[in-house]
Amino acid sequence: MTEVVTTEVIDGIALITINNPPVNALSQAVRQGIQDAVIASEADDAVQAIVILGQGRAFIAGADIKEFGKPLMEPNLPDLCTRIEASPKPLVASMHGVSLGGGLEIALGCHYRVATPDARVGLPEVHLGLIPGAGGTQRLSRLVGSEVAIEAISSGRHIKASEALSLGIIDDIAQGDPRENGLAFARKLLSDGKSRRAVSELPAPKAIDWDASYNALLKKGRGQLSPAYAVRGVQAASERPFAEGIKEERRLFTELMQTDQRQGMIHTFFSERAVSNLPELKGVSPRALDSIGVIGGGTMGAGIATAALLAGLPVTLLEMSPEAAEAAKGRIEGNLQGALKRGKISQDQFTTLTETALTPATDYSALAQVDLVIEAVFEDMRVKKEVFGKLDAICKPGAILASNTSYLDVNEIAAATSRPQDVIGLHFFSPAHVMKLLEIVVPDQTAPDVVATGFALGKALKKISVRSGVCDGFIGNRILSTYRAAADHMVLDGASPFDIDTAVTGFGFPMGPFAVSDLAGLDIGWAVRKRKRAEGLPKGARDTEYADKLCEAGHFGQKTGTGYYIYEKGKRGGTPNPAVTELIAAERQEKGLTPRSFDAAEIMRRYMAAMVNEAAKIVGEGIARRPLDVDMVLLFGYGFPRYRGGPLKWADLQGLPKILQDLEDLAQENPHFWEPAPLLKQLVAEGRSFDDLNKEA
Ligand code: 3H9
Repeated sequence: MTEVVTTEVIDGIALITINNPPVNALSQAVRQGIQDAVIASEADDAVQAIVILGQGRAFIAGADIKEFGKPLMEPNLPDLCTRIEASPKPLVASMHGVSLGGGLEIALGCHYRVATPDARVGLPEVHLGLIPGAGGTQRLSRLVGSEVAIEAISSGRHIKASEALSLGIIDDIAQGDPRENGLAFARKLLSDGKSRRAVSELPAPKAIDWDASYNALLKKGRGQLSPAYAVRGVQAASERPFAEGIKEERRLFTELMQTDQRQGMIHTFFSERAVSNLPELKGVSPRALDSIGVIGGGTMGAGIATAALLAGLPVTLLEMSPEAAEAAKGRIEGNLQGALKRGKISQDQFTTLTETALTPATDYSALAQVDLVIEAVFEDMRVKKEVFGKLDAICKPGAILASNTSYLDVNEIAAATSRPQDVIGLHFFSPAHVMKLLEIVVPDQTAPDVVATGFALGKALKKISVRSGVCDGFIGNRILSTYRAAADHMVLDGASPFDIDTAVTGFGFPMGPFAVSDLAGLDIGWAVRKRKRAEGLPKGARDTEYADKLCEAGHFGQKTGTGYYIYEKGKRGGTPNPAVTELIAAERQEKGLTPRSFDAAEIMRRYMAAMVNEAAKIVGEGIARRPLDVDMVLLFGYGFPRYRGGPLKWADLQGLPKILQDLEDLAQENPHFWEPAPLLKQLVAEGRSFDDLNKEA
């Protein structure tokens, strides 16, 4: 076994190298190795200075997240940083790649820091539901001041070497490899006669209005605790002697470590990496993907084309007429203008993308040679089948034919071609060049390398790609329609849409379901309701008509200025529309329903029970392969709060027996709607959790 920490001595300089691939996380063995190496170097009379560096792609990416939640193992990281800093010999961190979390904290414990120009540093613990716990709040704030430290820690952002230098986080930037940089820096220290220097001995950072900063961050994080706790850590640095500040930081860190938020965020961290790692795709190579075609240049098609162009894929965009193709090009240019303004692309790139990489077309023959075609035409089975028939006739053998449908049966679409093995669903979320989620919908006959290509496309477009089986609405929209139905039932029974939106945002969603409908356009829900009524409502469904009445009167939400809310030009958000309250009251009266009150807790109990139950059905039916797939869909497509980890992680944290009990109680009212998912019953009977299923997959 290779040693995770090695030491060599060159010209009186001890080089301590960490070698723990892939990112040199600070596992117990690494911590022990660094401590032993520092102690041995101190004891070695031949050593005059010490350099710590990382092998491979990073200095150190932080504490080993896999150890969290397990019993603590000595040496702990805060003590190691203190021990490093106490060294009588000058100690240099030679950084490259990322130095994050505990990695930066080790560097801040060193007496000097040098980094390569492309290095990035940061304290991203808030994204794991934590704050830095090895002196980061105490040392960084002594270097950069309270305000900058709070901004850096509460955002968890990666800071480029140039900015780190100007902020005083590092002492120098050096071209070259970290080994040579470290040696050169240490040699210079020795020749200049410089000795040890401790950040902890710098003056404490100045006081600011701590409570104002804490409250603002709590509000901004929609209830997420860790960014706000960062303020308390820096406050301790300002108000207490260093050793006491470290103790307070440790107390805050330990408190956060015990929260559900920490568990939710760490689940998210690993799930967003595991989600595209499907066991069924191991060893399957994707097909070549050098060009794509998009059919339909409306908001969705233009968004997909924009995302592809930004990922460096040439796009042929097919529209019905030259005028429509021109309009589509305009939409794409508009999207790319946004990227230009944000500095994501240069003016030259903008010109290349719009004039060379994008080819508007009006004839299907333009798609003959592309590797993958995505259609984003009208949601109508007849239209889709016609499009796929044409693609089947024109596209080269092996080309992938994808539909962006959001609910239609992709098996039926595939059957309209002579090559169902090449057909797949790629369900983007609008605006497609912004939203992170991509549902990869896999019909029965799709070849594995087509699925692998879908995931390769998702990766190229920087999306979170989730595999879904075929069903009405796939993973996300099927769950949405269930929790939305639960909300509609509550409205009939006495809750107002505005109370529901308030409860849902209080839970941490950026918007409630009614405000979301206003944003998406009320006509969308109207069309779905009409379709479902035509198909015949399922048992237990309770139809609502008040929203139809809004639509009949021409109120489609934000785009018409009125929906559940009234939107005034130039103002953010809307105010509740009193007409909605009247329509609901009329419908209740017509249906003979006596309204009762719902508090926020009761609203969320029902909303979440509906969401979790439908999600459990989806996993049980194999539509989602793993619970974590559902969690990622809700997180990246539906605004589920990241710090809660997704509906099934949330359910695990509540305890599945409690959720099942809730459903059984609610089923007394409406046995069909609230019928518990068989998988949920099974897990409760076996004393297992959804996360157990993630681990087994
Ligand atoms: C901390 O430091 C607390 C302290 O303040 C106090 C303690 C007392 N541990 O993302 P990638 C794995 S909290 C374990 O795909 P990239 C990752 O799971 C920590 N494993 O690559 C993946 O494994 P796999 C603060 C880790 O190039 C593989 O490495 N630090 C860790 O896109 C490659 O990762 C952070 O929060 C870790 N710390 O991005 C940094 N980090 O191949 C978190 C990564 O099996 N990490 N792995 O799927 C990151 O932000 C990114 O992973 C990084 C690389 C930028 C490093």
